[in-house]
Amino acid sequence: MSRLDSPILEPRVVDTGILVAVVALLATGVASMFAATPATAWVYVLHGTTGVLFLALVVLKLWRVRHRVRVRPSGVWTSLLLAALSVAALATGFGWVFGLELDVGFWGLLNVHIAFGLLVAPVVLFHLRRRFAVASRETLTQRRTVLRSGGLLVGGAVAWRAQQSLNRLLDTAGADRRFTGSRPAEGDSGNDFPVTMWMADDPDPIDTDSWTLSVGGLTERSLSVGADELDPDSEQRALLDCTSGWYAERDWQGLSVGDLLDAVEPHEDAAWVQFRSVTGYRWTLPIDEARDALLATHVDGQRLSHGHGYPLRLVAPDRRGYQWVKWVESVEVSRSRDLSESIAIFVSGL
Ligand code: HEM
Ligand code: HEM
Ligand SMILES: Nc1nc2c(c(=O)[nH]1)N[C@H]1C(S)=C(S)[C@@H](COP(=O)(O)O)O[C@H]1N2
Ligand SMILES: [Mo]
Repeated sequence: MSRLDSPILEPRVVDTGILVAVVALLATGVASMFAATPATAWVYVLHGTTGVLFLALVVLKLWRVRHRVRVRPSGVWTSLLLAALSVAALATGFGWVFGLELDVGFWGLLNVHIAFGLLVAPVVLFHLRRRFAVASRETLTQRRTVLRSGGLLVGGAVAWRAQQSLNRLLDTAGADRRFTGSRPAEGDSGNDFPVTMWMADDPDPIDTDSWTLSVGGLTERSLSVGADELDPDSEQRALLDCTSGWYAERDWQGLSVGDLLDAVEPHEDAAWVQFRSVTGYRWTLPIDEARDALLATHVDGQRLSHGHGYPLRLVAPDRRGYQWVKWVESVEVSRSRDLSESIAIFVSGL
């Protein structure tokens, strides 16, 4: 390979770098779906920094292979598809950060970004099946390689930081993102914020004459509470942050889950608490975290609207929005975690 074709880093080093970057982007991207507290902000910093690095490496790579594409070696269509998906993931990622507005059906830009990002994974595997070649240990530890990749990494971090400042300076629609990347939702109090269903959930308004909340499982006794017995005696300010990229902070009023658990007395070996919706949608919290959660009947003093989960919705302050189960009808204590819930959130309501 001539000097000209590898202006900064050797081809094998570029490809190895791309491989590491893609793995890191997928890992931090998926991890971001679970990262809701400031202590996990590094997941987003790493994703953004790696994103900038990936951009630089992909530019070097595509420049290098531009002549190959023209002679169409076998497997080139996979490579071109991969290039298209990579560019699309980069464009939607940076577009989101700079406040670009784009809606594809009921999907916003961030969901489109996640879709492109996830699609990169299988296609890169197909590309690797024919093209897998990484730099030798010798090349990777060469002074030149170490200095230049180190420089690229630092450059990536600096560029990522500068980009966030530039965003604020230009006062784009992306400027007031939280560390999760979410922007403030339209609407400023009570029920006035977006109604979001993860996939297919769309129950009819709950008939409160037949609805009851049941609390039980691995407990001394169980409890059944009718809608007219719900006494909102607990309040919490908490921020709902949807992975589709919006957030809303509100005062929520309702039942303390800790009080409910005290009433049913969980057994010694109880470790998890599952909140289940009338639709089958459900999520589980470790019992200590569940104690601090709230089952809300009201938001900012207004009775919850149907769309927001009336008569009861989970408020889980340290969790992403999709875990705030709406239309809750059961609270169940158990010893082990129910893994089917991660499938249920996709198929409930179908
Ligand atoms: C995820 C981003 C990637 C994109 C967009 C990409 C794109 C391309 C394109 C367009 C070509 C030229 C057409 C062809 O030969 O089929 C190519 C070739 C190649 N790619 Fe990739 N690729 C990526 C990742 C990787 C990775 C992770 C590796 C290996 C670790 C790799 C190794 C190669 C090799 C060995 C070739 C043959 C050409 C050469 O040796 O210079 N690629 N790639
Ligand atoms: C190869 C795949 C991917 C690439 C190249 C990529 C690239 C990017 C880039 C360049 C940004 C802008 C970051 C910044 O400059 O601050 C970004 C943001 C983001 N990405 Fe990805 N990404 C990929 C996969 C994913 C996946 C799989 C997910 C989730 C499952 C994801 C979730 C996010 C989120 C939530 C943001 C917004 C963060 C913020 O606003 O600061 N990404 N991505
Ligand atoms: N039963 C049920 N609960 C659910 C959902 C759902 O689809 N079904 N969507 C979740 C998602 S993705 C989010 S972001 C929040 C949105 O709450 P909101 O519609 O009150 O804004 O509810 C969560 N709770
Ligand atoms: Mo969400």
